[in-house]
Amino acid sequence: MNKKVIICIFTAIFPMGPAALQALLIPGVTATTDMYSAGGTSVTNIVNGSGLPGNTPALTGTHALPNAANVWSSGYKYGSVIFNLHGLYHLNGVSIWPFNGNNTVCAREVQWLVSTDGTHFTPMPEAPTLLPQGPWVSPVAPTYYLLPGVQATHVRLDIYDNYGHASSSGFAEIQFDGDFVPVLPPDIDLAEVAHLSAWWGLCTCTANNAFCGGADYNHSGCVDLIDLCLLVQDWLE
Ligand SMILES: [Ca+2]
Ligand SMILES: [Ca+2]
Repeated sequence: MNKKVIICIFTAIFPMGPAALQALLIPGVTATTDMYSAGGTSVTNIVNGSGLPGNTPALTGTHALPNAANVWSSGYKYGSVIFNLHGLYHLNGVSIWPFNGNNTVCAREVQWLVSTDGTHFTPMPEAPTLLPQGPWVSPVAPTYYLLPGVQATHVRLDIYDNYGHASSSGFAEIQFDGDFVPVLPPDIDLAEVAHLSAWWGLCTCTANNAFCGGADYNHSGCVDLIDLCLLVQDWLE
């Protein structure tokens, strides 16, 4: 099958191309901080979905009443949180659930930075610099902010001020919305097409099976028409 035939088939059955991809929750984000933790909380509690419906990461939903196992209050007022996305993503948005215990702890003035190596960070334009105060000991809904679509493997949040607490800043949850930047092999040939065919139609692709042996190029969980599209596009470039 030559390229023209593939393009013809592709155009017929999938006219929208990858531009039609929906933005998605970035799964499996982890967080570290230089601000320590207070009250038995952990910075992990703001990325693991704790307190959200089903205790599962999501971009929407109400965060439950705070406890030491589902929120983070830092040991220092100022500092940074580094989010590791575990892959390269186009960042489209972020959902933020403010700290919902003592609401003087809520982070207020911040700066967002991005990195593609986890070491060198540059400021992210158009990201929110003033965050809302949460409620006093009550469930809390998220505020969603659009981000400018920059590429990043890591995001750093520098916290400059809170809503009045002398020694602690925090959040209930932060989740990112982004599109995984597809990873294709350096040389596309018919063997790669055969490789894609071998995994075709499977929807069991996870990090545990290297995303179906690498055939799930966009890490969507399935080997499908979008992966074929990405393969053809890369082949033609
Ligand atoms: Ca949480
Ligand atoms: Ca896929």
